[in-house]
Amino acid sequence: MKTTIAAVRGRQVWDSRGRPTVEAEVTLAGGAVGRAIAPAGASRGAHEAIDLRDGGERFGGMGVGRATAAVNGEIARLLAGRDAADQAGLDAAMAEADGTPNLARLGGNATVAVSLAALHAAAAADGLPLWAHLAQGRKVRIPLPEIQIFGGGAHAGRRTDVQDFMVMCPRAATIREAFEVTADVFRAAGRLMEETGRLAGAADEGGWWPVFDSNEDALAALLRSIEMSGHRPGEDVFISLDVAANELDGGDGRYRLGLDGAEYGSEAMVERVAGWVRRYPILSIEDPVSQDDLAGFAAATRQYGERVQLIGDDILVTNAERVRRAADAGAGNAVLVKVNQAGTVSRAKAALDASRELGWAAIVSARSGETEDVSIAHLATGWDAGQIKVGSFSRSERMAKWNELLRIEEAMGADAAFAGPSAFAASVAAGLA
Ligand code: 2PG
Ligand code: MG
Repeated sequence: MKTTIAAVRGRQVWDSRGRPTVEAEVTLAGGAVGRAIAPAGASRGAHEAIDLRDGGERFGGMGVGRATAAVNGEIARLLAGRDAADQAGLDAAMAEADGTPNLARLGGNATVAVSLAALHAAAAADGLPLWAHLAQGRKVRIPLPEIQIFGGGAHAGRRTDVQDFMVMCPRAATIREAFEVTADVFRAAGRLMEETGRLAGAADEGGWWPVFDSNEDALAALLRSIEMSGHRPGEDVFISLDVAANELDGGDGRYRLGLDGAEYGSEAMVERVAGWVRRYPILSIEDPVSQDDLAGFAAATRQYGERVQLIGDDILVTNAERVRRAADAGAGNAVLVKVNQAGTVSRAKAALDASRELGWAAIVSARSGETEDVSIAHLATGWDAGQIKVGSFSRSERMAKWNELLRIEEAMGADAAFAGPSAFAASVAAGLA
């Protein structure tokens, strides 16, 4: 069979933070080859698949020698002779061989690279671009992007407590237009930083380094940047925040906002974010509370989930079971889908399918540690997820994904439909109508 796996190879390559990461290459009997690189998070949830690192002195403990060896040894032997077109079978075999619930033994970074490489190989054997291989002839939408302007939190030395200050252009006609508007805002934000003597470089995902006196100061600067760009805040351009509140919770259920000199319990934290929602054109909020604060997430959803997208990242960790549990608790209306958080393509897809059954939105997301790998542009499109998050509008590990989406849009030709407001859960979409 031409999709029979002939060889699996792993190698160490380097990510956007200059840290080692795992690349996998899957070669099929018919000659098709697929390749993928594992990304890496900095603000990680405790319930994610394990990113296996060597520890010790070398590379600051970030070596991937064990994970790469797992690809070249155990995983290569396990998958040789299997059908790359049977993604579920491959992923289940790796999970079973691993034997832990979070892929701690082989490494989620090893399994995700192999899982994605096998998917690429199957698409290549099909003679199709990955997005089309996944779409299987169904009509799929070009995803709506959320794009970072200021990067804070764990990605910028905790200069702000809120991690991602992003923009969304749901009313753009095409992704091309959304990028053009975003480029204007990004440039205006740079100018504003320069004019106010705050220009201090770029954060991990390419956003402007946040030199602000308070978290709200950053929000005000983002609003000002949108105005300066000549586009209309709350009309053409909306704000999206990833609070990444997991990083603010010391483990005692108390949220510490260092920049604001404030400390809150869950209720007060939800109220703090509610204040921002009242004062700024905010359309989407990710992780307003920490990974086990389901009650807080539900309270946020009751207070502003009708009109605002509420995304679970660290709290849901791309896990279908956790998505259903959150929905049962009335917590959230959107899931962030990070393939490496799940550890395999199949598990990530299951989380996306669960969200779809619930009428939730889904955002396929990159990690703060990225590479030239553009798989997520294809997953977000081919799975018809509706939304994508890649980081900022600078640095090539980010731009590679945006540019790939432009190529996909062009390849779709007249069939290219931009998700726009349809990317959101129904009540949020209705607010944009
Ligand atoms: C997030 C991601 C991307 P990290 O929190 O959503 O911004 O960050 O990859 O560090 O978890
Ligand atoms: Mg997040």
